[in-house]
Amino acid sequence: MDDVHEKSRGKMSSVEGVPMVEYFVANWEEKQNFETRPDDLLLATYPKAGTTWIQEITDLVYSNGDVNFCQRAPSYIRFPFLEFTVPPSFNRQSGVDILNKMESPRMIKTHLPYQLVPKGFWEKDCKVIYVARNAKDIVVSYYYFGLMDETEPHPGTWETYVERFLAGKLGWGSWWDHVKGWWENKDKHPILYLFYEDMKENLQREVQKIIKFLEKDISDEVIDKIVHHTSFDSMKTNKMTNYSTLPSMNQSISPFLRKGEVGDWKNHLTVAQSEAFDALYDKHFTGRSLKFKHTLP
Ligand code: PPS
Repeated sequence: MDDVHEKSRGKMSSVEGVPMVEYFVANWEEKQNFETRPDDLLLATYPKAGTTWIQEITDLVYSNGDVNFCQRAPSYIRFPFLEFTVPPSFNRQSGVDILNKMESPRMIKTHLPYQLVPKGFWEKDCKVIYVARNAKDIVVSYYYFGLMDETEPHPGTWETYVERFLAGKLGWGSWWDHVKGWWENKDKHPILYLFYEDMKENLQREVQKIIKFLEKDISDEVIDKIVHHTSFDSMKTNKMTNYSTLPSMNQSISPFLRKGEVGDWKNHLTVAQSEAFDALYDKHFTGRSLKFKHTLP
């Protein structure tokens, strides 16, 4: 691992009580005052919930299934990351700098919890697609990501990592607050709330929901093409979606498109750890309509 990058692995800081890597907190005012446009589409997720997946689907929907058009640049260029900033040694522009120069329509990535989203998105009535994934699979995916992505703080041991996740101390804070915050506010704005597990269960059905939400008219033949192109296997071998062009990710440690399954948590969480998740689900979700699947039939 390159020494310069290893030394610049971020330390944690926070914004309004939400933990975030220190670089991402930098220039916070510029991020909060981000100038939105009415045709911006915000793609919001807690980390590892299927961001890259929804990005590729959306790009194909916008381009009426034009697979060649979606090869124009890697995901991290096509969908600038709103709160992204890293030190100069990584030689990458901030999300806001890229977005300010980008032509419309822009598709924008964010991991921000609902309450930290720049107000401009709501003032301009921008559409938002939020994708949620169950917490147990998230923590596994997030841990492997922390091992291989040099812009992330080092994850440490698996045991302490799980504890920090449960305590809401990892980047972008409590998963429970994140999924709840977006769920409880989804009817106030044009927000489509999707689940990773539903996408795994029936991608065609979920793509149809996205098409309807984005008010596009797309033939069944093109929908089939979108479903095929956004399968895990297709995206894993696609250089424009698999992050293989990004030097700060050491994919020999763990690939970005790692397993893409529902239920891999069973190979990682102990019974006690899994029960600690269940207790938090009960605490946060009892009596609410928000439900998560942890396995598929
Ligand atoms: S990030 O870094 O937060 O933007 O990561 P994100 O893209 O949200 O999440 C990465 C996980 O999503 C899985 N993924 C997919 N699963 C199924 N099908 C498709 N097409 C797909 N594309 C990405 C990816 O494999 C990561 O999950 P894990 O469980 O680690 O494999």
